[in-house]
Amino acid sequence: EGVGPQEYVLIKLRVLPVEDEKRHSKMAALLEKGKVVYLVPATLRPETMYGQTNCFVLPTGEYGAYYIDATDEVFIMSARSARGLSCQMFKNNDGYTKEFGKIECLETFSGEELLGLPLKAPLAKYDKVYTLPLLTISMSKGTGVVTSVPSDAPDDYVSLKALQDKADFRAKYNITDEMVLPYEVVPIISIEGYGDASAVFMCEKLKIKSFNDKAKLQQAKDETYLKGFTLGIMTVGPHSGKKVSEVKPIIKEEMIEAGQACLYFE
Ligand code: A2H
Repeated sequence: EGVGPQEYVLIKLRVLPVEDEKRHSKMAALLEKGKVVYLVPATLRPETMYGQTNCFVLPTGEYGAYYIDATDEVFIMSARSARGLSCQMFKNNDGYTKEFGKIECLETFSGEELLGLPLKAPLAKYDKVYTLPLLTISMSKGTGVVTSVPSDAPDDYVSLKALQDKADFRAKYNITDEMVLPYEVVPIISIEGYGDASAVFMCEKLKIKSFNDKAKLQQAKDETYLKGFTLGIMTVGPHSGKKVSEVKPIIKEEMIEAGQACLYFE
């Protein structure tokens, strides 16, 4: 942790019409009121959004649907992060909410109730991605929602792979085959010596099998994150061929301009 606040980019993953009315009755009711609802993961790597394959929540986590009156949208996030956002500025000194520090919670959800929701993730190759379980999420960091980029984030790769390889893990959380099996890693950044999916490369090199390989996983994370930023070259999108360090602020601004993302500090 450095000095001063950490800037995160919140990515707006739109909740699509629910596919299982019974399972997702609360969300269906919210959408029926005509609300535009987003899961809003916090990321430090907005330039990796081309590689999204799913979104993660903590099954036992507590989330809420918070009304953002600046944009007439609903954000699914932790209460803690909603409170933080309500004290922050959007654009031109406008707050996210009319009244500074006031939050309006329209509905509450456990993480489990959010699993299996279909989402539209900005910049992603896949038209539809699903909400899946990630057991290492900290509810006291970011929004408690994490977007998954298995090509460049070792945690994301290990989790998605476990769900793909283990039918019992999927069954435990009512995750169907269609929600995970069609989703292959999308290579988006090439790093000399690490190939074009550095998280996969490092997990295979260090023979990381699960979250129990804590030290190796940390090494994989430190290395891919540092190398990705310093040596990475984009291989997809309009900025293909340019350095990650150069395009990161540009992609961030483009996503904010397009209404696909916003800033969050904590
Ligand atoms: B990053 P820092 Cl491709 N619990 O986004 C656990 N992890 C969380 C979280 C939470 N509550 N909130 C955010 N995160 C993850 C992309 C990514 C990320 C890539 C590569 C590295 C990377 C796709 N997942 O992070 O503790 C999010 O994952 C490397 C650090 O604030 C977020 O960025 O430093 C990052 O951790 C924030 O971690």
